[in-house]
Amino acid sequence: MSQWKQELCLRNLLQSLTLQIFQDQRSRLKTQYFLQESIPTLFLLVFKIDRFTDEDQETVEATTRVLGPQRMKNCFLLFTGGDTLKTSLSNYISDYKSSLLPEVVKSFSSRTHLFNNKDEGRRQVRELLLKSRHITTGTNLETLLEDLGLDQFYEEKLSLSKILEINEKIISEEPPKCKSDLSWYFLKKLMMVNVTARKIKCTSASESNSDDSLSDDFYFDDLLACPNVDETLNPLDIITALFLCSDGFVHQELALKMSMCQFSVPLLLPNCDTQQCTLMLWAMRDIVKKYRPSALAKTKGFIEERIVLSELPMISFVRLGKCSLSKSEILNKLLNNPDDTFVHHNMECGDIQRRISNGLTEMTWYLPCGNKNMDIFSEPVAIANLRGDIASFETQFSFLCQTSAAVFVFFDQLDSECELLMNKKHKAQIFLVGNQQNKNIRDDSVKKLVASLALTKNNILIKPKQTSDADFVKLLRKRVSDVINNPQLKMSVQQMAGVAHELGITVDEDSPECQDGNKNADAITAEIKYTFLFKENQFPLQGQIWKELTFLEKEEFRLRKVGSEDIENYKSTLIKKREEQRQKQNSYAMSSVMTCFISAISRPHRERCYFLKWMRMNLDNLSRIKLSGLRELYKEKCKDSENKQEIKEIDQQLSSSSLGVEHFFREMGQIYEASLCLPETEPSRQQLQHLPRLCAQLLLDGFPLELVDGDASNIPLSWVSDVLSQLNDLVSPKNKILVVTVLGVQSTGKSTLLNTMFGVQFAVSSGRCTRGAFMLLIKVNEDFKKVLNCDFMMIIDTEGLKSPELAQLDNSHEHDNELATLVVGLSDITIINIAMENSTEMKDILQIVVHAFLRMKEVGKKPRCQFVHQNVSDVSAHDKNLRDRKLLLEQLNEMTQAAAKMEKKEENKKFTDVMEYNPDTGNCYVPGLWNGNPPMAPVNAGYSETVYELKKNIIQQLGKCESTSNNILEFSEWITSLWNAVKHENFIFSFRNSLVADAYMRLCTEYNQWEWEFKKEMYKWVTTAETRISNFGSFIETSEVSDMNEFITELKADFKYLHQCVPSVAFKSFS
Ligand SMILES: Nc1nc2c(ncn2[C@@H]2O[C@H](COP(=O)(O)OP(=O)(O)O)[C@@H](O)[C@H]2O)c(=O)[nH]1
Ligand SMILES: [Mg+2]
Repeated sequence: MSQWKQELCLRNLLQSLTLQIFQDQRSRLKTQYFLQESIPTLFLLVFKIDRFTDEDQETVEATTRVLGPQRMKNCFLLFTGGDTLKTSLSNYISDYKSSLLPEVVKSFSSRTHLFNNKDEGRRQVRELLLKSRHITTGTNLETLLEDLGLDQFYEEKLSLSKILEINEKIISEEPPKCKSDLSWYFLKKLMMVNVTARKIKCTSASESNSDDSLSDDFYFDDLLACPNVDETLNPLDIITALFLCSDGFVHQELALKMSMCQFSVPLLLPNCDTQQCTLMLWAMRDIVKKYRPSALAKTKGFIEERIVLSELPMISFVRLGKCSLSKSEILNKLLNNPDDTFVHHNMECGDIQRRISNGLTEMTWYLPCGNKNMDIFSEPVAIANLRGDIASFETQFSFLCQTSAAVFVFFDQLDSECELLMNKKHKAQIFLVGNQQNKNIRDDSVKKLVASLALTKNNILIKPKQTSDADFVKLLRKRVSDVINNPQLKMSVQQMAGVAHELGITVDEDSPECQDGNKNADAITAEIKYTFLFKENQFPLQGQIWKELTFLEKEEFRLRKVGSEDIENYKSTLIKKREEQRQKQNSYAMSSVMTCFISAISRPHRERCYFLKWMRMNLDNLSRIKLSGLRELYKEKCKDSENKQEIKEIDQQLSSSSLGVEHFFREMGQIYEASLCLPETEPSRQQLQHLPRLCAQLLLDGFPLELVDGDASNIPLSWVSDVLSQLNDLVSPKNKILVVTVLGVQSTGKSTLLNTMFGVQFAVSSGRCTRGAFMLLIKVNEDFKKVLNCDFMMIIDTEGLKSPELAQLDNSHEHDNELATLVVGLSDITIINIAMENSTEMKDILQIVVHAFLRMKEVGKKPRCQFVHQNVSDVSAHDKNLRDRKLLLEQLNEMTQAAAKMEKKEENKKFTDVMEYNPDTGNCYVPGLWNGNPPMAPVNAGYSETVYELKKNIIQQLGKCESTSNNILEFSEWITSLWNAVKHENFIFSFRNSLVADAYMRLCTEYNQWEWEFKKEMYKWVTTAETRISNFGSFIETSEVSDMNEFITELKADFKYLHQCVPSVAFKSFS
């Protein structure tokens, strides 16, 4: 029976458990039921406090007989009417000499309890259950979860899609009103990486109603009175509750976002109901950190690692008994984090008593940036902090002693024979930290302990009365530094799993789904030695063949190389060639790795999710090693723009050695597309029929799927539309979607922006190097559908528009233009991301966008656009930039005119003719992402808040969208028709921007003009020459030239003169 139900039962039973229990029939049946061995029961013998009669004595004897010695161990004497009692219960009993009561109580060996009739019943029951060990800590987990409104998620855990769902809470500014709002409020803020997330408090009704004016009823006492503590909870309880109520994927998300805020993350998660704690290895797996240890300071190199795999020394901080020093506060000072790594006593709600988070062990990391003057520690270190007294959490303490390089024990009072500290198995160095302010420190017992632990002087830190916290922290840092510089033990969190298992601590990766996912992913990634070769062998369909196919598809529309050939002939050869390529694709048997992959993603939901996550992490680990060197080289070469060829080569290498899950899906798409060329009855085609459905399912799970393959610059149209039509089948009739897209230069924080805005996980630059567009679905909550008028929101992230280096190589324009046209065409709102530093590139991007928008207008769409200017932190940014905005609009108008001329749609004069754009609301200035210097910098609160404003703004705008909201099928049709339109275009796309194209056009016009004039001159001359020749010898001419030879010479000179004129005509045209 769950504890909560036990409690309920108990409350009911308390009324029926009276003397009558052995007499009436119904009660007897009840009694028999509870006497069954299998049911854990608490028996209570209830007496009123002021009497104990002979009858009562008989009842006790009868009960003892009926229950027998075994069950008697669960029998309690419960006295009621405690409020009338003047002394303690034990005094009362020992004074009750007139009867056998003292004897009876003795036989119950302290299994007695006192209820009073005044206090809240629930609390008293809880105390009793605690005493009888029917529940185990101060408060019941389920009560807390009920308070938080999380109880329904204890069994059926919270999933990512539930958390990311778009609902009305997102746009409401209301602070939490009651306890059940707290966890949602925290989640909302944390998912947007807001460092203020932990500062949560209900605004009680009294607070909001009170008026500030001094009235006559002003009492000083009111000021001293505590605010209503009942409505608040310790942030640690909220965090623990959320972790207990969510699944592994939410865990990862929470931990990742917490670590971005520089909050500590749970290492050992307690469950106060089961007394079981869990090592949160999986939860931390997604955290990747970059840092520069002292050894790399000179070379400016850095280490980028998945933090659970880094072997670091861990320093643990624990408390023994009571302690007057605030451990967490001192730790925060030690780490010097202005936003508090650890929740501590002086923080908002930090002083509220913890109800379920005792035993929680948190972890954080200190990572150096390679600057001696800024680094607190020059080497990386992990810090652990155990909440609660180690005497009550021996398992956790043992764990820390076996995994840490050092354990700092904070104490006020020491027992010289403290067994807890004497454990021989402990590997960590022990440091004792006391506070002299406290008079309880007894020298002798400390000395004894020091002797028996063989500690040196350095291992004892006592904070003298007169020392400030700052000085003490300095000393502490010194000791910690000593350990870090010469650690006896270094261990990664992954290695700690072994210790955990030995101690009976569960590891969150133990679940079979996670294990199977891991096995399947490892089986695939273990094959990879050289990424390039792996891709060539395992993904033959997406390599050269797919690029060739792309070329053929586009050429079929563009006919650039038709030459003098007959167009129809040319087209049919292209089609034939395409068929040949498809045949070639079909001739490959499905590679072993693809077979494994497809079978793994065909597994049940949870296992598939674990598998994909493992794949993503494994592949990221591989490419991180391979790519980081290349990327450094790339940056180096880019400094010098002379190295164009080299840059190009490195870029090629980067793309050929990057490998992510999207390559597997790309191959799947190609296998599917190729199979469509086979006859329908072909078994190998039929075997692949289920693939689109699988992928549709993945989209529903919130997995990003590649829309445009950036390497080949193409969309596998049949594949994408089949996936979308399956998706439509899965969700119909709830199939309305709204589309939000982001466009901008490479590495300007587009993915970071989307991730912060929607809590999603688009790849952030560190891992890979892919170009293209990815789409991802987010559910809209039922209640919010009325407002947004859609069922899903589709987010499209584009990667790498026109990186400045590549732009010089002049072949990326085509791809960028195509990509921009497509995504702008698909979206209801386009976010145009601009990093202020790159305002020249901005212009190029804008031109691309204007062209794209212009084309959209042709097809009847007038999308909205939102400019986001990154890295602008001044408060006055919005005002100051008024001029800039005007300028921007002017430029946009100019570009629109140029573009309109070029596209022969000159009726468009202004940017707003093609776009929904308001210069005032359509611009958003986002301050820099980090508050300080990475890696120790938390995310800037201003960043998070501004992005939140942007999100609200976008959602409001989307709400206003006049039913353009497509359903999934229409969206899919749009993709097809837009992409075909894109393929048709063959002129604008090949230019860097419209101004270059404009110049070319002008040149062409001039050239034509010149050509025409030249022809005219020529014609004139020929005509005159002809006339002269025909007239030669006749009477008119004889007077001037009589000699034939002379005449010819003259004509020749004439021609020569004309010839010489050509360059000057040409010159005139160019100038
Ligand atoms: N300093 C700073 N770094 C940022 C900012 N926004 C993003 N970054 C970092 O820049 C890198 C590239 O970001 P990413 O979102 O992948 O850019 P994308 O290529 O445009 O998608 C990441 O390492 C981010 O952490 C910012 O506003 N300031
Ligand atoms: Mg990106």
